Amino acid sequence: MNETRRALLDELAGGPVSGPTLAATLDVSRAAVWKQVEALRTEGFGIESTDDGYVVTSVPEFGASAVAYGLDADWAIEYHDSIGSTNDRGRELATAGETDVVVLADEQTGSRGRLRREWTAPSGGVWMSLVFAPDRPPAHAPIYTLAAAVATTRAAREAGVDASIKWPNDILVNTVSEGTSDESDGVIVVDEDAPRGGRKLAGVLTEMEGEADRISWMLVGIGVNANIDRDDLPAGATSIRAEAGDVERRLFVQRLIEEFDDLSGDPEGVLDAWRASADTLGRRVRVETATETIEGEAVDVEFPGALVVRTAEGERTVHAGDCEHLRPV
Ligand code: BT5
Repeated sequence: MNETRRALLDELAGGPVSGPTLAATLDVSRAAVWKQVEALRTEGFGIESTDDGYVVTSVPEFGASAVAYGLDADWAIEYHDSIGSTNDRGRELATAGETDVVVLADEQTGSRGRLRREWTAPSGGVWMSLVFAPDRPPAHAPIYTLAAAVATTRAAREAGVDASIKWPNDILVNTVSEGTSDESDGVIVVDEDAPRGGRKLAGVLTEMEGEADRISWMLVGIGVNANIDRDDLPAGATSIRAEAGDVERRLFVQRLIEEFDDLSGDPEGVLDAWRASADTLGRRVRVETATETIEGEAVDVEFPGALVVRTAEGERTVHAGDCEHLRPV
C-alpha cells in the first residue's frame, strides 16, 4: 500500500474531511485524492461526499485498507486472498530490507508450524506475519513469541473466547475434558474429543536472522482459526466461530497488531503480561526437548521465555520444546 493511501485512510478515520483539506494535508493534487477515494470505493469502502467532506459509511470485512483504516499502530499491511505461506512472503520482504510490515492472508496453501509441521489454513482465518527488526541480541528473540501469544490471547478474549496460552506458543481454549467436570451451574460438560489441556485456537511460528550481537530481522507468524467451522480444521482444534460466533476480522487483526506493538516496545514487561494470560504455570507438565523429556510442575517463566519446571531432581530451566499439560496427580 502506498504512503498516500495510508495517510488518506488515517485522515478519513478521523471524521469528515474535505477534498481540498486532504489535498493540502497529503501534499498531493485534488485529482490524486479523488483517484485514491475511487480506488477505496472499488475495494469495497462506502464513502459519501457530504457538505462536510468525505465520510466513510462502511468498511469491507477484510483486506489491507480495511485493516489500515483506524489502525492505531505504525505498521504497513500487505494482503493476499490466497498465498503459500505468509511467513515465506515475510521472509522475502525482510531480506529485501522491509520492516514494520504485516503480511496478511485469507487462505494459505503451504503454511507450516514449528519443525515444518503442517498448518491447516483455510479461507476465513487470520493468517499473518509481522516483519520487524528489533535492536536486540538474537538471544532475546523468544520474548517476541511470548508477546505474540499474549497479543493473540487478548484479542481472542475481546472476541468472547476464553483463551489462554500453553507454553510457549499455543493458544488454547480450555474445555472441560473427560475426568473433570464443571458443576458450578449444575451442568456437567464433557468434551471427550478435546485433547487434554484444551483445543488449539492459534499458534505462533517465529523465525529470524541475526548477527552475533544483533537481530537482522524477525518474523512472527500468527495463525488464528477465526471464522472457520471446526470440521474444516484438524482434530483437537477449535475456532472463534465455534466458541463465540464470527468475529470482524479487520477489528480482530487491528487489536492484535496494536497489542503486539505495545508489548514489543517493552520486552522486559512481556513476562508479567504472559503470566497473566497463561494456563501453564502451576500445572503438571511434560516437556519434550530435542534431547530429553522433563516432567514436573511448571513454576515460572524467565526472560527471554524459558519455562522453569520443578522436577523430583530440582528446578530445570527449559528454553525450547513441546509442552503437554498433564492431569494433576
Ligand atoms: C504452530 O506450530 O502452532 C505454529 C503455527 C503458525 C501458523 C502461522 S499462520 C501464518 C504464518 N505462516 C505460516 O506458514 N505459519 C504461520 P506447532 O506448535 O508446531 O503446531 C503444529 C500442529 O498443530 C500440527 O502438527 C497440527 O497437529 C496442529 N494444527 C495444524 N493446523 C492447525 C490449525 N489450523 N489449528 C489448530 N491446530 C492445527
